Amino acid sequence: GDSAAGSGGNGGSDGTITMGFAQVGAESGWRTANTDSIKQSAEDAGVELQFSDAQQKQENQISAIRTYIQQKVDVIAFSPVVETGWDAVLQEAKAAGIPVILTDRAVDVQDDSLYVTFLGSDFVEEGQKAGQWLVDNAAEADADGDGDVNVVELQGTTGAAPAIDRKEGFEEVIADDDTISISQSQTGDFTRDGGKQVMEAFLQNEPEGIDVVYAHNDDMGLGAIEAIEAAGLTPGEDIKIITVDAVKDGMQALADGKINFIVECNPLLGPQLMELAEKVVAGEEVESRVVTEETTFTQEQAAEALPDRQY
Ligand code: GYE
Repeated sequence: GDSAAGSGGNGGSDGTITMGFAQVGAESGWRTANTDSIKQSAEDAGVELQFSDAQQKQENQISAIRTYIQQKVDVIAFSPVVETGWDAVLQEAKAAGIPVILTDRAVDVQDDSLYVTFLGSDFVEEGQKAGQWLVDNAAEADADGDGDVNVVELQGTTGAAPAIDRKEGFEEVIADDDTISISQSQTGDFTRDGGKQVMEAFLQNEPEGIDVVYAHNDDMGLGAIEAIEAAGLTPGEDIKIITVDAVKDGMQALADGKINFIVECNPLLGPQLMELAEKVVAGEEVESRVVTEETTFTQEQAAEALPDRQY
């Protein structure tokens, strides 16, 4: 092959690019939409896709990437389940001359030349938007009117970029308002079941006085709704709920009044990923960071957006 990276891949020789994609898992509605987008855009772009699902385990992703290196794919793309622990395998890819594109989640590595570019959201900004809504609606969020806005937090997968950054952005903004504080914070692993179980425990620890749930994704928020209803409380009223993603089920719950605010995180990264891959394999320069554009939704906005929502 004559790919820019000088690998044994065939990108450029017969025009077909082979991409190895190591996906996080199938933990959420966001992830399903992301996987569909990647598969569909690979097909549309004529990219031959090798796809693996790591079931939220880093060791599975590492071995998938090693397989792609052995297969001499033209480009490796992956969404790292956690931020750290990638140096060795990325050095192996580099030594094999295979370019790496990060999608969705970032890595924390010493050497930034271990990947070509990172395509995905700004998760700190998402956390800030969630925090800003709460600061702006603090009086209303204090459902029991005791003057304290008591927040419980459902964190994403421990060590994952969106969990770390969404927590950081949110905390930074609510720090400006000393009526708001987080009383309990735990991981629900970005799953509906995880969100439900952790919320049950939160409610047991504090049967009264929880004003707000901040969930790092819709699925955990939807799980929390089940726990809140099972405890005889009304989600969206007795306890306000803020989530991130804006997948269909989340938007429906928002329009139904069970969630109060959603920060959008766009999973449709496939088309941009294929475009970047084609450029990278052709040896063209690409930006080292490509940030996706996103908005936020109130209950009224969700009701309006729902009919046209694709995922
Ligand atoms: O918000 C969550 C998923 O990495 C942005 O992972 C992604 C997150 C998304 O499980 O639903």
